[in-house]
Amino acid sequence: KTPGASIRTGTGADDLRQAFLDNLVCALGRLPSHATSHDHYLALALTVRDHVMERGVKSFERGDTQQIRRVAYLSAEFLPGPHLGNHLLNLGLTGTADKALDGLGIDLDQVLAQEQEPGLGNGGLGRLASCYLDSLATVGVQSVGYGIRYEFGIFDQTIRDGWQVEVTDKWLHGGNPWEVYRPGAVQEVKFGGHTEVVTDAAGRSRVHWVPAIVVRGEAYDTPISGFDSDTCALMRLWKSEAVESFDFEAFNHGDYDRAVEQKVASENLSKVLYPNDELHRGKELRLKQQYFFTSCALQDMLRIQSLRGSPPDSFHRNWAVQLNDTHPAIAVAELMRLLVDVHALEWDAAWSVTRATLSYTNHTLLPEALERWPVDMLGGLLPRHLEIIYEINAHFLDEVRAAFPGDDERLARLSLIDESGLRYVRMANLACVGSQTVNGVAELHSELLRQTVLVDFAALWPDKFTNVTNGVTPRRFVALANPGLGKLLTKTAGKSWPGDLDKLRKIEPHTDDPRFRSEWREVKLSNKRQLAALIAERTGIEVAPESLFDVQVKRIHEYKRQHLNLLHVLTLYLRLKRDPKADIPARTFIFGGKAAPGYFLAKRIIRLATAASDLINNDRDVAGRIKVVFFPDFNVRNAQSIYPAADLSEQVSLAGMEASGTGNMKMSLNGALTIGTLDGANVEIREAVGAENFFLFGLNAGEVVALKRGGYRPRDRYDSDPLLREVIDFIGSGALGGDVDLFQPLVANLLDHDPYLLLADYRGYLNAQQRVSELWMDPEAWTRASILNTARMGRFSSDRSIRDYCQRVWNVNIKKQKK
Ligand code: 26W
Repeated sequence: KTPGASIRTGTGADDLRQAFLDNLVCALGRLPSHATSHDHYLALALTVRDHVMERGVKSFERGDTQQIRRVAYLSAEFLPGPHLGNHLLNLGLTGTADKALDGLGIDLDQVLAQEQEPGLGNGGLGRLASCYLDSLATVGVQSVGYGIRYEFGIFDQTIRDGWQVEVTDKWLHGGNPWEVYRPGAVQEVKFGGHTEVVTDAAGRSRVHWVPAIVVRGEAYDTPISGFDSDTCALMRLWKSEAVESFDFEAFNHGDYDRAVEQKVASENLSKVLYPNDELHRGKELRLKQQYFFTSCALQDMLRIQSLRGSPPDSFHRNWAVQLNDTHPAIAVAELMRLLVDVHALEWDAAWSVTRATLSYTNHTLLPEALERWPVDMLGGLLPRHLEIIYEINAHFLDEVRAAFPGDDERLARLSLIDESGLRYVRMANLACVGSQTVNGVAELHSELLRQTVLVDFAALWPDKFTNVTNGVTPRRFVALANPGLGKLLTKTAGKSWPGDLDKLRKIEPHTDDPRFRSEWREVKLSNKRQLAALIAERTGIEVAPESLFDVQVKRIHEYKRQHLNLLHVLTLYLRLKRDPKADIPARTFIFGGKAAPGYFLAKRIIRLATAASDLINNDRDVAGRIKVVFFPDFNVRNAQSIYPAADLSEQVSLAGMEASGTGNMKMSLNGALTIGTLDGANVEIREAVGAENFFLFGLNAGEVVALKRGGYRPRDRYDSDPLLREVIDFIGSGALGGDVDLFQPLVANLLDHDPYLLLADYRGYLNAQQRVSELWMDPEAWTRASILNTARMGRFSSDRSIRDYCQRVWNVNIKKQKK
């Protein structure tokens, strides 16, 4: 037994209470009589952290002997959500904590509400990274998630006069009890300057990089617990600091400004998360961020393996490194630099190690999201890396020439350097060349990757490509977010489902049991009541819990087509105005999501939703029939309140555009039925839950390509469809938002371009929505479909994804360490 462990990590309610009080007084210096709810939160967090840390320490010790190859998940973004409730759940301490605090007259829920979530990501990609750390810990794989400790994460969204207004996120202001600073893990990262060829002691020529600037990377560790597991994952985030607080030479010469400049510039590296989702802009600071955390991570891995007494040329035996999109793709050149320049490996040996270490996951096909850096920018910032990239490219293009003699166009397409105009380094190409395995995030997406963006790489190296369909953690998104459902599932399927989601199948035989169905409906209704209360609190809008909750929550983007959803909302509204007796079941349309601050049309889409909300909610003619809500500040915490209350999950992206989606999984798992296109993981969800339990509509990916190729004319659709004409005219009429010009840009975009084919899919969507309404009016049939959705979603646990990665990508054996 670890000395002292029993005092701080006892698992009875009395132990927990004592530890809590000790932390309140001894760690925080607060008298219980004067403590605020936030003090209670900090004290409980420190208490729970002790438990997590103890497991973490033991699991790292064990890992040294049991699992040689560790997983390093490199990601510019993580979105863990509030930690405290999740740890309590994972450790099986929720009830105990409740009891311990209750004895002091403190309400656990109020304490949990105090936590500020780390919004260190934009959306799907960052949340996926956090689901994966959760699952790595749960299935028992030793792993580190490396990223950036942004001081300011994704902005908080407020809605003022119907518009999105961004407010700075200050997640660190109340203090962060979860992280531990690691002075021993500091790294130095160089920028700029030039390279020289020097002769080393052994008489060999080596390249020496003389930088213009050196920045310090400081490691902050956050332990990530697993469910019912002795293994802990580690999220190690890097904060940038100046190497010297001041440039003393400048300071001594009285040049205060210049002295401070360098310090400020260094600290700016980890200052703020870029809020762009799927839009690459060649901002130098972003490249600096990417290199900064990637370099810190690789140096840290080399340090750790040398501590284990393992030489640099066996790096790949110690580490499987996953690149979460191209954001850390500079790792290809950085690992080569570290192995060749710093650790004196020969080029070919280093290249074998690099390629055996790295793998690359692509998360988007959108051309505007593909990262390319101007050669001059990259060369100015990372002169040695540009040389290395050129050398990799030279070797690589030789290989291509040998495989496809005389095919210069192919050569130009595959090259790491885009030379069609201004010269760019193509990060996806670099990632492909430097990786052992390349994967997409859903079957359709992986297929389209091979057929489009990476088609030439797939022709060259077909075996490099694989698929790993995304998954989500059922701990946070079912057990924690939806305790009512959790209880019912446990009662029916046994208690092991959160760690073994295929067990949900066991509820299927109960689908036709009237009592089970009514319990199922009761759970959903109670979740909807809670969400209704939250909606009233946040927006002032009263919604009826008995109405159909029709939910679309995700980043706002044209390709996700929130405005297609709004076309349906407004079509219904106009129909109800025309025909007040129309047999349409009561619906509440719920929207949520942030728009990138510079994304003009996305902000107009939000404005359209809020305008529809104002108009419809205040029109007595449709009172009790439809309501529209824009739920502000969609983040992990709010998501946990929204998913469990969804009846209908809107997954209406244009086919071929959404790589996977993960909100689609979260809602179906919580018993929502999906209305969606054959896009991303929708395809697999539909196969899993059964076509009859899924509302399909729209063009498929092949038809989209064909339609665009044939010369798509949106205005023809408008001219030939009176309903469509009516709703588009209505949007342009000034009836919404009280200003005729307000939605002109949206209307013009749809009529003249419609790049995401809303008008082509409009009719199919209306018809599918009609089927939704019909099924909703048959509550027994709806409940049946809802139960089957949950029962058949086991495949979409992120535990399954992680097992797939272990097998297909990392070559890591899972030895589940049961408690
Ligand atoms: C450089 C700008 C930028 C920033 C972020 C480009 C691209 C991104 C991400 C790759 C965007 C993203 O989050 N993609 C989403 O990844 C999820 C997890 O795999 C998928 O489920 C979503 O379909 C995909 O849009």
